[in-house]
Amino acid sequence: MKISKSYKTVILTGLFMPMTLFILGVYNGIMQTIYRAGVIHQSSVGGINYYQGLTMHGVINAIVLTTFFAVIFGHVTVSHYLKREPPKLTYQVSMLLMIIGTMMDLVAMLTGKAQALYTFYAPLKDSAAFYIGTALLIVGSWIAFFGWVKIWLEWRKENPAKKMPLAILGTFVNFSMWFVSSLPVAYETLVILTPWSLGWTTSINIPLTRMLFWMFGHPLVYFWLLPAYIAYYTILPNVAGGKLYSGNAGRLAFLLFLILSTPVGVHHQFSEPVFTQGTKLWVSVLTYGVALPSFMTAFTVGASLEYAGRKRGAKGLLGWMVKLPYFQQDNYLFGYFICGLILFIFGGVSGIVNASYALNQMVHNTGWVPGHFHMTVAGPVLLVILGMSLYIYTSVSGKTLKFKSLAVIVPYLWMFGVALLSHGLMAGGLMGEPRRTNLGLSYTNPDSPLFNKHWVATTTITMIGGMLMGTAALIYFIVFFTTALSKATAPPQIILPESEELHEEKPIPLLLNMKPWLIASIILTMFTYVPALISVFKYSKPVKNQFQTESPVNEEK
Ligand code: HAS
Repeated sequence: MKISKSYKTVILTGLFMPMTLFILGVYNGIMQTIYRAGVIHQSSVGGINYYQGLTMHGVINAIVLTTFFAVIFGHVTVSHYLKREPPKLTYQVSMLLMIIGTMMDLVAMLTGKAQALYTFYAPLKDSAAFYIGTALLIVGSWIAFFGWVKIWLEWRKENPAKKMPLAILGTFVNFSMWFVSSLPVAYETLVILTPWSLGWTTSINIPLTRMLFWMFGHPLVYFWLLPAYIAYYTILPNVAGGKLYSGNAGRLAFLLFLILSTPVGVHHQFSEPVFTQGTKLWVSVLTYGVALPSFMTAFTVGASLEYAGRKRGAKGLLGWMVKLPYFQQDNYLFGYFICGLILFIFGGVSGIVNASYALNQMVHNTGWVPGHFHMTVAGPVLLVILGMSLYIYTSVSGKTLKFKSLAVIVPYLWMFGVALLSHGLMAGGLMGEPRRTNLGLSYTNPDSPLFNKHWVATTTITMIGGMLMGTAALIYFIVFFTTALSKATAPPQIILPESEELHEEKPIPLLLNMKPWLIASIILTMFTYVPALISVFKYSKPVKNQFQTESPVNEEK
């Protein structure tokens, strides 16, 4: 599809700007592994302290890059399938708010005014600029969604007999869930944290801010994941050389995410004393439930890959795995997608470990948790972002991909890096190695009385993994920025590979209508959060807050 100049500018800016910030995100990630391995015994390097760096790493990589990509991928998906652009006002205002919000966050983090990590609940306090900036980033992404709804309604009127394309369903499920779940965090940041940060209020209910954050924080991880799932269902079968095994299974998986993503946030708070055992048991069961759409995805996408491998002449039970197009320069997307899927097998299994209340008590707040989430968010999520950013940038700008042979090896190198990093973190975590701790100041410093020799090997493996990831990222930046700064060679266009479905499946009305699922989602969310809120108000109250970042002790007398 041909594309207007202003739409092209918004799409390219929405890819280029966060990718530039990602350099800072990656740098701070590598620094984390160096601090933890005890290579340096300092609280800061180059004017950036440990927590400032960790905050930048999390906010840039997990909030900024992912939100920008979800919006840009949404623009491209919606325009590709509906063959039209959203209203200019919506995509321009959306991008403007997202950029302003990100800049406010960036300045706050760089000047050390925001170091409360990417999970920015109390008692740690950020500057008001950070809270308002984050709210603007989120509101900007809503406005893009409103534009898509408008063109979808137009398309619907013109094509009453056609099914909603699977990629559009995935995008709308994702942004509906995002809209509903970001209301609590908008309330938290704007109504509770900003006035508190500005000194207008002196007391704060800490468990309430934590609960409101996680009401958003868990759906947030599926907001990262669903663009990758849309790509796995609708693009991967095509680039693998096959067909999608079942479109209805894909629809059901997306709709299950709509109902199950939000009510499970309390599983990040199994150790929170204010919630009752009943709430924790309910949330544990729902968390096993939210793994179901991913198990279904493993089956459907796996079957689609098997079909592709057999079409390429594979024989035997597992021969299809060997026949897939792993290293083809003109089909580089495949490598990014498959490496993400392989990592996600282990990321998913470790998530199911976390979901068990009893096992969670062993791994909570240890290195195990970042081990788990690097195989999810730095696995399928980031690898699809990297691969698709190259794809979208080249087609929308009309530029040719540079250094194709390098682009092909990036995902494999990255995958090995993540595997090592996560292995080190998880093995250390099982031996009690804490997360979010500058271990180099104590536990991995041989001169410290707290030195623990058991964590030397695990943190060293983590650091080697981090270095490999850093090398892969560096190669990627060379490819991305050389391509972005080159001259256009073709007319700009929006185009995505589309996967055909293997079977002509019967339309199932329940899978074509989001309304009942939205209602079920609200009911399930109330089942979790009405009792959770009652507990918060029963067992906690606002306290005067004198916490300092250096100490977890409330100094209020
Ligand atoms: Fe999680 C903590 C439970 C999925 C991210 N998670 C986190 C945190 C993050 C995160 C960032 O129950 C830390 C937050 C913080 O800072 O404190 N998580 C789960 C469960 C799942 C899960 C049950 N998490 C994710 C995804 C994330 C993510 C996805 C990001 C994108 N997680 C938890 C819990 C905690 C938690 C607790 C709290 C821990 C604590 O105590 O703090 C499930 O959704 C996972 C289901 C996934 C699967 C895998 C399916 C496999 C597929 C690949 C198939 C491969 C093929 C290729 C087909 C069942 C689809 C084959 C071809 C070949 C050639 C081999």
